[in-house]
Amino acid sequence: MKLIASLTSPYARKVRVVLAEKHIDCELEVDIPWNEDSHVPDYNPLGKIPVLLLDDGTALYDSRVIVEYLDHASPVGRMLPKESHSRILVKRWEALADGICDAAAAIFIEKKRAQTQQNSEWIIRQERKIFRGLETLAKDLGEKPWCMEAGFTLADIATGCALGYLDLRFAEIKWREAHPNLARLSAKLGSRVSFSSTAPQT
Ligand SMILES: N[C@@H](CCC(=O)N[C@@H](CS)C(=O)NCC(=O)O)C(=O)O
Repeated sequence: MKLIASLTSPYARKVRVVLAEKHIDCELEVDIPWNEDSHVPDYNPLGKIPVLLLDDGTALYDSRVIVEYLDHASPVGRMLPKESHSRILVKRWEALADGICDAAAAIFIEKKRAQTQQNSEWIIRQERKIFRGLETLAKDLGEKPWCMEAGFTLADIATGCALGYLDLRFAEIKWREAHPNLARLSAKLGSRVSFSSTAPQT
């Protein structure tokens, strides 16, 4: 099994954290999808990472499909609850956390364009998604130790990866001050080897 990923992608980090939490050995191939010589489109027609290459040659994407596959592949440390209502709630956390990353990545890419070509209204629209998303994450977390009552799940992993991505690309967003409960969650996640060993590298 081989994971094709970059070392900054929050979606790939989510997969890498799940691999570490579940003690699944997996080769890592670093491939930057923005590079001209990237092989990512050979495996994923959308040209996006992460891609998980299975031993039989099947290419799995995107990150939500991959983490679900991995959760089934090993019973160690279940990341998705079996019970359907809890499972859907975890997947909603993941959708929101990934959506914050989508908006942040979109701004990051837009800001790479020449300033005269940047669409400020569109950037503001993406920023609003981030701020509303953070508010909802914080409201849903409340004073619980983990996102879900039952304990550590994929919801915490997805949230931690999204917050880590904001730190990487938008250090000016002071989410820790606005949402101390998310700061507590992030610090707790950062003390896990799965998170410290996958911290974004530029
Ligand atoms: N929904 C996808 C998002 C993946 C994604 O957008 N990855 C970015 C890297 S962080 C990418 O490969 N972008 C290249 C492109 O959009 O062409 C997932 O969860 O895997």
